[in-house]
Amino acid sequence: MKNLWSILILMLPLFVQANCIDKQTLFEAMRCMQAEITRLHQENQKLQGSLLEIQRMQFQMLKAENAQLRAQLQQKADRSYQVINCGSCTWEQARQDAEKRGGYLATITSEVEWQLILKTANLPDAWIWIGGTDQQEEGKWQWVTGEPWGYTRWSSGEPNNANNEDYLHIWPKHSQGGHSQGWNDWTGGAKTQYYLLEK
Ligand SMILES: [Ca+2]
Ligand SMILES: [Ca+2]
Repeated sequence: MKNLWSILILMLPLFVQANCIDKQTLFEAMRCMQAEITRLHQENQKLQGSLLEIQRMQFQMLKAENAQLRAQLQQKADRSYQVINCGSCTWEQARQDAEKRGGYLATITSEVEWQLILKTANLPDAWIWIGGTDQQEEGKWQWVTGEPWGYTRWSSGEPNNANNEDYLHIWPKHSQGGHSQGWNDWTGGAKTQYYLLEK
């Protein structure tokens, strides 16, 4: 009997939680508890169902995103990058020369592509034109191909539009003229020996 009371005292918080404390008899209170357990069990099943549905949707979204990234990567993997020695050319001259060669000034639209170029394009330690410009509208950068402008890898303090700089080139090495590795805006009249061709 003493044990039964001990158990009931221990269960008291549960009865209170389940709003079963006001029942007249212990039997009613226990039935109330059982009903509450059943209700909670059903609610848990519903919640688990919702959680599964959310996880299923997340899985589908990730799968779609993954497929899209794979397609982009494959598209990029199918292209080639080549450093062209133009002697001395402005960005516009480089753009036209790239077109004559059946390609275009390289566009870099992801970290994967940037790393791919750094590792495989055999870039010289130089100022190298690539296919970005904000010539049409200051500060609104665009790729020559019309690809969406999103990913950037600006060198420290760039773009600074110093002397109205509207054309994009890269510094592939950390040491280049004391500039950090990355991208820089440069003027339309500036000339350099190299550009990066993509096709
Ligand atoms: Ca500019
Ligand atoms: Ca600049």
